[in-house]
Amino acid sequence: MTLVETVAVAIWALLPAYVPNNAAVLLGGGRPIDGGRTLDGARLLGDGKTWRGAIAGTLAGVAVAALLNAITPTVGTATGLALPTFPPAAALALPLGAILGDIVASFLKRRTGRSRGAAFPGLDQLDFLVGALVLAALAATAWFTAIFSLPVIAAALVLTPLLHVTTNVIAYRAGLKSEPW
Ligand code: CTP
Ligand code: MG
Ligand code: K
Repeated sequence: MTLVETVAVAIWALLPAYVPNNAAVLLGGGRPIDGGRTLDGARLLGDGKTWRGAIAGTLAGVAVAALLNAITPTVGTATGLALPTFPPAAALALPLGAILGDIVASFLKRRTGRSRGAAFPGLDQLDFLVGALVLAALAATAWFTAIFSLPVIAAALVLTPLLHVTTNVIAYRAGLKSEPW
């Protein structure tokens, strides 16, 4: 695979994992997942992780996977790129894993004394990627190993933080997010 193909496959295969957390910012709110519970004096997850955000975010990612499945033949032919499609297990595992990764990160932030919205550089940019990759590897193993070669994973690890920082600065400037991370 050329570098362009590697980057294109990485971004295409991860779009269903990139959308959920942004959709949660737009659509989230309401009852927190932890129900207000605390552990050692700090919230288990905090008010930033809500049921509505988690469910709407996951569904948005599944919808993106379905959309990509529908347009893959057209885009593949037009660009000459061998772009992946998403079997149902991958279409669910990528968004759900992204949402769960973000939730695990909030759990770790609360355990390390960081309040809601505090930055945790590194974790903030990669939590959802690691969550999506791990769940996809577990739930759609054959698909995962066929698509995510080592170069594709390397491209994902480099590109995802860049895309994440850019998206969040835009969302912050647009008044959609309270912090630019
Ligand atoms: N959000 C949500 N449900 C989720 C994830 C996000 O409702 N599962 C919404 C919340 O309104 C949240 C906002 O999206 O405040 C921004 O998400 P994020 O930056 O992940 O949460 P933070 O508020 O920064 O909280 P934390 O410190 O726990 O990451
Ligand atoms: Mg935040
Ligand atoms: K986050």
